[in-house]
Amino acid sequence: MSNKRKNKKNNVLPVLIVTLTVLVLALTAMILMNTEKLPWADSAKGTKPLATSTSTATPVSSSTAAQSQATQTVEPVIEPSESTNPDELLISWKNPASFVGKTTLSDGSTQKSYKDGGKLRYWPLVNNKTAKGYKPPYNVAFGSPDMYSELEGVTTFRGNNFRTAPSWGTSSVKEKKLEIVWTHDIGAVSGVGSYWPGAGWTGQPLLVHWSDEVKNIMNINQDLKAKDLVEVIYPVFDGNVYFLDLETGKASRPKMNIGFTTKGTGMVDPRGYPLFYSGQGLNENNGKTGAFKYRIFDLINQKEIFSLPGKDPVAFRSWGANDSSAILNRYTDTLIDCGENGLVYKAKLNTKFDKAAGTISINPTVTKYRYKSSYSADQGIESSPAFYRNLMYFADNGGTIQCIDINTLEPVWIYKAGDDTDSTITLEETAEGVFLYTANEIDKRGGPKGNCNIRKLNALTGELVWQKDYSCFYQSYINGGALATPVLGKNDISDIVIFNLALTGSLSDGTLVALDKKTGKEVWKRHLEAYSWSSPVDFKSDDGKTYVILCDFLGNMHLIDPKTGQDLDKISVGGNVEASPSIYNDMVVVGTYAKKIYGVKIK
Ligand SMILES: [Ca+2]
Ligand SMILES: [Ca+2]
Repeated sequence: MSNKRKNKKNNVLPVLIVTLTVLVLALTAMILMNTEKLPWADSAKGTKPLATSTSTATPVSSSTAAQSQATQTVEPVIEPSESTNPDELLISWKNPASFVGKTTLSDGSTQKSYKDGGKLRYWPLVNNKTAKGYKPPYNVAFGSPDMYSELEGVTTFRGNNFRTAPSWGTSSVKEKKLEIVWTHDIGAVSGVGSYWPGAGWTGQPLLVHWSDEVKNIMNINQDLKAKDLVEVIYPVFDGNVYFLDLETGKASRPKMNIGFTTKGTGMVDPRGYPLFYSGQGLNENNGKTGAFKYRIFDLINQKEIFSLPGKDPVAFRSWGANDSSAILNRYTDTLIDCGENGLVYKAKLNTKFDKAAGTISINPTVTKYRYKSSYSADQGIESSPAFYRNLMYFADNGGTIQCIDINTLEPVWIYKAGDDTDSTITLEETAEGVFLYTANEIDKRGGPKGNCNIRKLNALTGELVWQKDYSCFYQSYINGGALATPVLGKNDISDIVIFNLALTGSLSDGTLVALDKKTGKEVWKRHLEAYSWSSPVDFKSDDGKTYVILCDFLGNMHLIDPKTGQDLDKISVGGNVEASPSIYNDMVVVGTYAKKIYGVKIK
């Protein structure tokens, strides 16, 4: 702003002096009144200067200011994402064209307004108190999604910070057949008015190829210590976390009883540290009730070493479940997790791992992000957060999609999804920019039918690139639309994104559809006899061809050719599959309502 004005001719000098004087007085008054830091003082150390709007501290009403906002578009910034230094990975951002103004409220919260009439009020909380002008003690940023984890395997829901890696390795696909090679029995619970057998949504098993060093200090069965073990780690409905040998399906160590149901996907520390993180799905187990907790376990001895209460005193919602799968920034020892209580948690873990002594400890410092969206009063986040650099993406039960800067805990943009969105956002970085794909449910808007909206947004500005709608049925308990997270095509299918939609033609069927990434046009559409909430999983063969596994509520596991959507093979895995499979080389693993975990070989 000031640069442009300084460049004007001399005859505007008197006007300039008056303007600047007024501005200085106004700013001084503001500081005295609010004792708040100047907006640009928040720009993180080491970043390029933020092109912060001229109106960050006051609501904008003049059309001139609004127009100047509209001309500010965020340019895609393609920098070396191979860096492991968060300060180098930081992306600076500007208020997008949709931004109207920002105002500080008397309780220390801030409200941002957007052109569509949307308002987002937010509170960074340190020690459960509103942190006015919150400044991060250090910077968090993620690099290339390929570098998310030091471990081979699937360590969080959909494997990385873009949520695009539900499989690891390659498979030798010869016969194009699936074969069950083992099963492992699991249980069921009754609670909260229902019966919960096997594994639930999102329920993606974690598949972990431990380093020898770490494997040897953990309580893994002695006979497996010499083996090149890939361990299945799977928290399920029955209140246990199962630990299995991927090759045989036999226990690799005792199951860990945590007492209450897990529905979502756990997380194993991507640094290869023996730490396991898990949210809780229900707080009732066969008549026994207890507190909701988000838990962290030491996997050396399978002991719980930390927990966050789900029923958080500062949350706007008292329901404390947690289906979201957390993410860990391994460069900064920082955990980021979302709760159904509506809070985002950013925790510096202060991890101390002594491999030689065989000990690990944490001492977390927890910062929270709380918000209220004018789009809906419904709170709660069930999708798993995705990250591009320092920008975090998530969608919530009220249908607000948000991009926030994880460092300043300030929203960059919001988007009205129109309904509950539990499908996890998937990200993509291309030469044309950074984009996200998302789809909603038919839930809060009611029935009997509604359009599931599939959208591609510009991830840096929140602008809609395209939208494709599919009519789906409403049902109160089994929502129609997208509960599954899409397959973002790579390699030989890099031009498409595949969505799995529930209840498209009836209260029991579904549709699998491949859309052109650039245009949103249908490339193919396939009717599914049985709907599913299970996310399709893409994997690559040794010869570079992509295949997809999809499971459904009738207990079928399909091997699908993603170029046509047609089955190459179909087998039964015994019952409803709400959980999403994980794949490690030739092995598919998933738990089903048949109260079994299945190990399926791709042949
Ligand atoms: Ca839930
Ligand atoms: Ca829902």
